[in-house]
Amino acid sequence: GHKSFVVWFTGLSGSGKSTIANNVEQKLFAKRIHTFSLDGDNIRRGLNADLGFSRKNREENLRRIAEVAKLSIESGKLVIASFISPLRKDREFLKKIIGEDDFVEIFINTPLRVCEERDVKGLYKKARAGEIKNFTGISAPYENPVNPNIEIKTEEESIKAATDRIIIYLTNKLET
Ligand code: GGZ
Repeated sequence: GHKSFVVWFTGLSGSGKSTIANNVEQKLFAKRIHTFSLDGDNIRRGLNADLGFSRKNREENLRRIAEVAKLSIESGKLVIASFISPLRKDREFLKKIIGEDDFVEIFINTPLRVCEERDVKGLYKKARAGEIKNFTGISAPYENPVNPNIEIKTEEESIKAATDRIIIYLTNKLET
């Protein structure tokens, strides 16, 4: 079957990308599917420690991640990537590098208002105060995906329901 591809989560900071991605990974592990997860924690601290959040740096951040993702699918992994990936043109570019058939785009659609109310890491407060520049949603753009493979509205759907829906989609793709 179609065993290795990239599942790409896009959405604002605090939208719930990592939480849902982690839940999806656990379920895949239980199904004995070999995954490899990429996120800000393991990428921006290491490989991309030289990059910040300007438009150009985000583009380079995502380009390198796409290349790593591509190598990982060649090694047979199902790659799970969670990055804001704010611009449509950057996501199109990712799709080109990875290959359209190997790219599943999941839009974690949590409104800015909700992300800002939660403000789990206090980053929105800092961004509003001008202490963080180019903050996505506040002082840098986020463009909603037009045609994501899956869209999760976290205000309307539980984490469990969202995870289950994603697993059904991925299982289907693995079987075809
Ligand atoms: C957005 C920022 C910024 C700025 C630091 N804008 O909620 P987090 O903390 O853990 O996730 C965010 C993460 C975003 O990095 P990505 O590599 O996903 O971004 S992109 O795809 O746009 O390249 C946030 C933190 O880094 N962070 N400064 N200015 N998020």
